[in-house]
Amino acid sequence: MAKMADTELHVRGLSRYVDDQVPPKNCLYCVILYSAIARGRIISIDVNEAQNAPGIVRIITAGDIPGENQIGSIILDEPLLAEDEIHYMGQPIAAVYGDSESAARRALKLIQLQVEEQPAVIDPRIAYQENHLIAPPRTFSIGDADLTMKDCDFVASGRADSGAQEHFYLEGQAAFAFPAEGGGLLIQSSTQGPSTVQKMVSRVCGLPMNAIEVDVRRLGGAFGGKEDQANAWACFAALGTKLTGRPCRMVLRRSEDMLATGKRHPYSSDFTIGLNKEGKILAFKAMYYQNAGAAADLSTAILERTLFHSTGSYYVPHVQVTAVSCKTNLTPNTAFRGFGGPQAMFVFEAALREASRISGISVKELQKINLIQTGQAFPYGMKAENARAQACWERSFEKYQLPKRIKAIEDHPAGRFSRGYSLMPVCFGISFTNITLNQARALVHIYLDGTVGVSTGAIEMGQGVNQKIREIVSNTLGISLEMVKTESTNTTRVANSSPTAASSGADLNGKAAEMACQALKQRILNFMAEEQLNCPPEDLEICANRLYLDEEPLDIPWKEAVEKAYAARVHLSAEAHYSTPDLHFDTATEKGRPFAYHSYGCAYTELTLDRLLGSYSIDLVQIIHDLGRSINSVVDLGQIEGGLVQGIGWMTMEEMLHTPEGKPLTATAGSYKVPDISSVPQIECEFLRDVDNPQAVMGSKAVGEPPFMYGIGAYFALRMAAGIEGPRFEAPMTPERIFMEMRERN
Ligand code: LUZ
Ligand code: MOS
Repeated sequence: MAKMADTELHVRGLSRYVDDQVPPKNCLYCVILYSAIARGRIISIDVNEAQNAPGIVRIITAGDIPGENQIGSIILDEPLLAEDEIHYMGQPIAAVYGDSESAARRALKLIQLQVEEQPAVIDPRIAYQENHLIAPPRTFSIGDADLTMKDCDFVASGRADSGAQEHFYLEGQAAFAFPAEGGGLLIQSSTQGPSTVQKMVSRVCGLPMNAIEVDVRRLGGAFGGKEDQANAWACFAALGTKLTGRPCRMVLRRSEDMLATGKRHPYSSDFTIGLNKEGKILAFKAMYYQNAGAAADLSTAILERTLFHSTGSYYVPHVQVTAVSCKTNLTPNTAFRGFGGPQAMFVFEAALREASRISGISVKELQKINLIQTGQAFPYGMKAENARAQACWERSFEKYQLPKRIKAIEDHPAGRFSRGYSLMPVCFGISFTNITLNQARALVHIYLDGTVGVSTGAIEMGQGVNQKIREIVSNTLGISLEMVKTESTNTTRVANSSPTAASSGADLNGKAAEMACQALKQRILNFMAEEQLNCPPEDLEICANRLYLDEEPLDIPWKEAVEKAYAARVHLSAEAHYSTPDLHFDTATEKGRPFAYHSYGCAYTELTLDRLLGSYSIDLVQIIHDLGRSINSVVDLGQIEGGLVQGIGWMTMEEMLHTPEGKPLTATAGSYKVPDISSVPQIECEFLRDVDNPQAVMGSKAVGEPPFMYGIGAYFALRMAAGIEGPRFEAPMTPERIFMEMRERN
């Protein structure tokens, strides 16, 4: 296996992150005054005493912002600094710039703030009743769900609630700003979207976009938490530099990060599902109340993806689903791996359990007979192309000998320890649902020693996108991996990039890199064929750093071809632009083809529950996953394992609690439980064999988000082991909840 781009640097502690920047001597340190109430009004704010404290350079409130006090991206509803109203606990009110972080922190306490507290709303259903909405509700509908429901042999209804989730990226939010010549700014930011940071800094500082350069080397994790939520911190650093001319560091403490940044959206949903007596699902209806928090952020896009994934991996001919983004007094919730998809799939799997209870048909039978097949339509009109839901399902049964294993669990004797299993099929649409974002660019330079530097809009956040891009470049040019370097992601080299999100970083940027390399290779081969070898260019190839003529190696190494081409003034750099073809969507009819393709898979989960204590261990998860042709199986396996464990965390242990006043009770690393190494089950994974994907680079499939949803299986396996039944589904299934629910129902 070829050496990975970052592994050695990580292991030796040599990878550089934003906060590895050694602060220059005249560096400013920014800290923020966060609101201590969730909802209210600012009566007065007096920074005089704080401003005069030792080591304080500047303190700003909303009125001091030179450009617009606005960081909303889809909807302009989010001030960078609070004006009169406070909408959530942790909302930034003032920014303090000091000669040291400790001086700035001391001054925070000297700011005199008078506020009037108002009752907070944290329940999305209450926000909905009070008409606190981010945007009007949206409905996807196909067939006639109401009419069909009347003819169903079985109809089951219920309610399913899923909770928030903290991203818990190992590297917290961080940004550094440096003054550039002529009043411009250089920003280093831990962001998934450098072009979004550039745009927001431009807006807040009142500078043109070409005065702002954003550079990103890598992130220590993001998971969606730095798609929109990195903007504010980059703006604070930029403002410090803009207002004082000094470099500025803005790095959040873990507790500040957990307090002030948005999470996965909690959802509360009602469902009704109708089946015929054979167990075919005929109709599905749902209402999703999304808890958006205090501002839109990406909520409306996330809501849309909830609707797209309302029927999970299944075919349902009659669907009517409505979703509404409800404004509450929590932090503005944001993108998180799956982007509203997991919340929808949880509801549909819950509906299947209730349908099974009402009909007496087993869940696995219901799943099996309703998995979507090629040619069947999703509720948004797109027909499944090359559907592999059944292929993954069937391969799971065969490869992991499930009939035998399931029987052993079903026959497990009753006692203190009980066992549970579940099957969790996943089908996830790949493409940004905002069609504009499905574009990427690459800039590739060949240097005179034959080595290559590649710039794209992709952000390396630990997911291995740089490694995939290196492999694509190495493969396309026919040169070894060691000769290919991925550069930092920089807005002056690759402009107007989409955030690295929607699982599409390698698909989009990799394709652009491939196109640029194809152009370069063609240029070099044309030159060699026409000017040096007098042969048709199509007879030439490059392979293993050498030229081949009619499949025979020539005595011309790659490096020599590059030198000759340069000497003859051939252009050795190329830029390429890729936009995903054939995407369309009409929001008037809510129909179209929003996705380039779907990613499929199936996870089988087994666990053991201690019925006395409510504690459990997830013993084993076995996965069949459709990756098309994997570009790098180690990277892909890492994404599958990591996604699964993160999904299990969301469903079983990560619980975010608030007081009725909207004060978070779990905003510290000590009170919020994320999976650790001891909660990782034994994981087995097979990539579905002999499959291709013409819709993405080198026949591959995106891998970032789909495996997250395998974790939903753990919830239902726990419910089975605990013998919990009925129409009410609440996640996460913590040991405490299992214990309480078992007692309530027995
Ligand atoms: N981000 C985004 C995403 O802006 N649009 C999307 O459709 C999306 N999907 C998944 C994850 N992030
Ligand atoms: Mo996203 S949830 O940043 O792919």
